[in-house]
Amino acid sequence: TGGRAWWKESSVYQIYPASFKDSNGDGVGDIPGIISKLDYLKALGVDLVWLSPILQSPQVDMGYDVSDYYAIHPPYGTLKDVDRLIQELHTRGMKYVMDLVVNHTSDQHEWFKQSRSSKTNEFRDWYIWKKPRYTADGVRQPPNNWGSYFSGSAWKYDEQTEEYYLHLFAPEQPDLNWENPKVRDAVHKIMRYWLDKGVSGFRMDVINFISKDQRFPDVPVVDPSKLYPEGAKYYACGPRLHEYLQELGSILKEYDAFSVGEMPSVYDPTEILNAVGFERQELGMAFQFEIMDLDHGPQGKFSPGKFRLKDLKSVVTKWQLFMYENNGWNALYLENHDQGRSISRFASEKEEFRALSGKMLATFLGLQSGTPFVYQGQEIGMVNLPESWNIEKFRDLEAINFWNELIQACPGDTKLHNQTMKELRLKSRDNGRLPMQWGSGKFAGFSSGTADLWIDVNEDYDNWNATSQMSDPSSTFNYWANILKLRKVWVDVFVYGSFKLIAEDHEELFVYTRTFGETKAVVINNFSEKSVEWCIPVEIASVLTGGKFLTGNYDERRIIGFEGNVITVNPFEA
Ligand code: TEU
Repeated sequence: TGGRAWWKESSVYQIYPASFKDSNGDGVGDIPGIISKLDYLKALGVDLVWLSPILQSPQVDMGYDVSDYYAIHPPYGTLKDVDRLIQELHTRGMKYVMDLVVNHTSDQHEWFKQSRSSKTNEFRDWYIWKKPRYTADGVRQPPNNWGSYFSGSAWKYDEQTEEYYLHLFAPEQPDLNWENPKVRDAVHKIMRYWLDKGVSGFRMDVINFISKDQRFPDVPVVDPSKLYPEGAKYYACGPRLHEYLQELGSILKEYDAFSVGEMPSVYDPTEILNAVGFERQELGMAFQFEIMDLDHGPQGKFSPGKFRLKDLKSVVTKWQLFMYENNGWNALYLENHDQGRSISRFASEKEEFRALSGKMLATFLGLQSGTPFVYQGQEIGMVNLPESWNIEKFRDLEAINFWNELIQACPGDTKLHNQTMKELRLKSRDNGRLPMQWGSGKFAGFSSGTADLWIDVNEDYDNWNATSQMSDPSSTFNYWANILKLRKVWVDVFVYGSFKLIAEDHEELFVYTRTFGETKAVVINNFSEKSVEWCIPVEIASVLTGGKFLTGNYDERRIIGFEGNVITVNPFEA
């Protein structure tokens, strides 16, 4: 693999600030609340802490719509709070990774207010403005047929200057025009400002979308049911992406900064490698979505798709081998603020299997080649929102817009409504945004106030909370802590070692080895409860140092099982 690096030997914990800890009782999480929980993160053993956006924002998309890159969203706290957070992290040997959202801004950002004010304004070409098209009988149309990720067209008509502007996400999130060097300089200035304040690196939001095919062509509509098809082939990893990333990379290099690029809609590892190759000097690693998209159906994320173990094996193996052989690096994740909870989605949240599932997924993910990311609550086995919730309890515009559009398009199709609500409950983004469950008190200890929370707590916090798990040596929390410890104890094998899939055709075992001199086998055996459609099995989740299989020594063809049950991984007993 490429050279050794501190960020390869690290693990990252992602915090969703609105839902982590509310210190002032207003029902919304905040930075002082985060600071009060740093010892908890230290106990888990994570090295970096990535906060979803905390900058000033009207919160149309929970802060992924920034209106001022140099100010903090007031309900989260002040610049002083951020300074204190950085300092408190550093005293614990930890670092802060900032979420950098620069493919688009909020429509309330001063730049956009100027840009939309007139065609001759100096900020006009900081965004992407295009003239309307017209049908034969004179009906005004958007410049092309691209769809927004949050439903509807990716273009919004602006009466004042009689042009459309591009927004791949909400209309309140106009895309910046990266062709304009002034935009790029402004982003470079933002990066330097925060790096100089002690931020140790960035998670870069949809960073592979910043270079668009300047022809802005229509998507040749293959699926007539899609009024606005996804135009990703014309903006994901566009023509000048690597030129722009080289500029960002040279700043990151100057500060030896951490970087992870979020890169949706790209499945060709070569494309991602061009951004994360060690000698490329662009980004350190990237979030690819191929695993996340495995259970998407033909109509996309909220249509039913069957997640199969053999598909998972081939996707994981592809990325593990490809990055290792090409000096790239993987960002390992199964959850974040945009995805359903992994125990519910990939294993089983049934009481008797919930902790086992959490441990199994920790073993599966945490010992692969790459930098592991733990999303808040994943370490204590939090699961999806309750079955009882209907759309009124949802907060995320992606789900709400999708639901409203469906109801409008197929008002009477109850079967489709029920199926869609099932998929929303399984995969929508609110699943990961319910308040962190700290204890069994009111609001699960998330908030000490009386104000209503911005989103309700789940109903299982009496039995599933951080306090009870920290004191239980066999808890999911302590299992995750052990897995992260294993990477520290056996750095060569689990960080820099090669990956090999074993027993590829086995229908119930996911077994891989990591080798660096010595070999360690990671064995995840099958679920005894067959009702779970697919899963990485959970009965045995363990790390074996050259373990002996049930009959005879294992080789690539004769694995048939494993002795013992879940072996709690403790690096100091192995
Ligand atoms: O997400 C990018 C993105 O593509 C997601 O919308 C993802 O495709 C979708 O949610 C999965 O179905 C980033 C942020 O992580 C997300 O929270 C923001 O809403 C989005 O960009 C716009 O900033």
